[in-house]
Amino acid sequence: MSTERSFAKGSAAPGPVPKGHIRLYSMRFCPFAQRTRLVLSAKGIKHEVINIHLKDKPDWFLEKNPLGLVPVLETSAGEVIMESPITCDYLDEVYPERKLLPSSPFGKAQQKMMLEHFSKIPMLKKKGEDVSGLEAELKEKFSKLDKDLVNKKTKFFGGDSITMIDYMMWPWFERLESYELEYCLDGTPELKKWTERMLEDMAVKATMHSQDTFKAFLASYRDGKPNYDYGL
Ligand SMILES: N[C@@H](CCC(=O)N[C@@H](CS)C(=O)NCC(=O)O)C(=O)O
Repeated sequence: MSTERSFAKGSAAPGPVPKGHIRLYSMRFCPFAQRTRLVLSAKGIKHEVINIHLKDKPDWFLEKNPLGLVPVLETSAGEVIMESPITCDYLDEVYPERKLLPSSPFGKAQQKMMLEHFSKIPMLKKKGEDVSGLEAELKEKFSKLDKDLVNKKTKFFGGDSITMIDYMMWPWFERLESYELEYCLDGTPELKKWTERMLEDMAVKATMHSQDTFKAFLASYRDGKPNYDYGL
């Protein structure tokens, strides 16, 4: 599958997933789908990507996931897996290369507890919306994350190398600049250092867009006409 262009309603359904492949239904700017893309990239998993036009979804996509959300994984056996943390855990379990989740039950539980806490951060700012409430909430969450790094004395949230939890949280940090919320990191130096370390990672580099691209997509999104193919 060579094109990144999004598939809209009326488009021909892609054929079955070839043996030995895995397919990701995605959207280029979706932070949840980026979690899955990060894990696919970090583990070096051979895969294909089909981007979906989320404002005008093909019927064949809705048949695979009636909830209509991306990311969705599809295997050559026709298995369909959705919800970003579940897709990522699945990939980590099925593909043994470079394990991203800790092997101990407690280690896994710790990562899931953090994810539960972090995923409650609202990041989307609508056009003209007052951001003071969001700003206060972000600063409070960031300060908790900063303290966590200080207490753990580690470079990343699961130790001195990147693990699953770092990838689960990263997409929202990547978007802070385009949302003009980067200054919310100013009072949390350890967390800021974490973002700088994350930017060095190969999977992060491979899955990221430039801030200009994000800003252009965001502008189209806020106008109610998201340009999923921006920059292609
Ligand atoms: N809980 C889901 C959330 C996924 C999600 O909200 N994806 C958005 C794109 S960023 C989506 O597919 N939206 C389509 C829609 O709401 O119709 C996950 O973690 O995978």
